[in-house]
Amino acid sequence: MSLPTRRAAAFAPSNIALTKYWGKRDARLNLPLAPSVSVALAELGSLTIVQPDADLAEDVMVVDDQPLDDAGMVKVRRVLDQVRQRSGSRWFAGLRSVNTVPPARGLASSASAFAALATAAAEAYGLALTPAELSALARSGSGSASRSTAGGFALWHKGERDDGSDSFAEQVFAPEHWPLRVLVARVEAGRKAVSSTRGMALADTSAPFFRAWIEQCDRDVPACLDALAHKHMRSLAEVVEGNALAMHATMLAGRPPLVYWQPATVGVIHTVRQLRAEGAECCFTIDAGSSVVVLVEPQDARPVADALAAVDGIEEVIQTRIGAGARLLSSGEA
Ligand code: 2P0
Repeated sequence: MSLPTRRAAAFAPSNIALTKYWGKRDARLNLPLAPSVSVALAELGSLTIVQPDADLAEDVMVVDDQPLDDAGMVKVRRVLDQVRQRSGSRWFAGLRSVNTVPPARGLASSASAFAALATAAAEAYGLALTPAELSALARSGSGSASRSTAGGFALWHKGERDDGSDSFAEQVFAPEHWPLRVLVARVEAGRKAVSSTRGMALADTSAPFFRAWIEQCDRDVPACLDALAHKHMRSLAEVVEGNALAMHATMLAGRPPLVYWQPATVGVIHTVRQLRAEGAECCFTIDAGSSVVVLVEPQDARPVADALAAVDGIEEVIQTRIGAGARLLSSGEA
């Protein structure tokens, strides 16, 4: 059997959920309690290089020029161990990753990081995976990464099987289907936020209406897909904003409560609702953080971005588009 000697590089985009993943049926495999829908962000993401190396005694990873911490390495090994098991290789790997996503600002860098890692590692170890298998591999590192491999408008099927093989994301509409602009209104959190992994476990075990939240997600996903199919912003706004606010309600109702919002977060919520009342085609969503992401029709992007930038406490407004999924950048003999 030939041993792998390939070095592979991949880029994967970050993604923003339109209906959220907030609750797991299996914490080890990152299997969700509900399906979710997302959009990929064009150039905000992670670039990762994987180099299998016969001389390494363990996997080594550097992220943004810093060695990855132990908690991160546990998740990285979870992905690499599966790749090694399937490829038959015992070689460890050296990994280097660069993020173009501002870390810990409510924009998930773990989604792009694990999607890029899975894509590059599968190539480096010579695995030919289907898109569904690649998505499920990325999911095992971080749940939301399953949606970043798919790109565009993606649907993550929650799946039924215990091994997670039917819990993967696929692209349901290409980015060109509805070329919305994505505005990220960055709000400084002021302190390190509670991780999504811990936050969703806390909500699951202590928020009184957590089961109702999961049932809401099951209803919101088809409604969201329908709004996307018809490119109907008013319908999309109802589902997307309602879903994000309901997720935050589970955080606020947990013990201890999680309040990710800052005053500027609430300021943007009101601004977007006001802009829509005045005719702008836009809607907002918020992840487990204080920043707000706004989807807007191209013709309204400039005035909406200007209005967001004028909200007290907004650090900056990052403008991007909906982009493709994970892709290989290069691969070759070491
Ligand atoms: C989402 N989030 O659907 C939701 C909304 C945050 C809020 O997916 O534990 O970092 O690694 O599977 O993927 C963030 O959760 O959590 C996330 P793990 P992940 O985008």
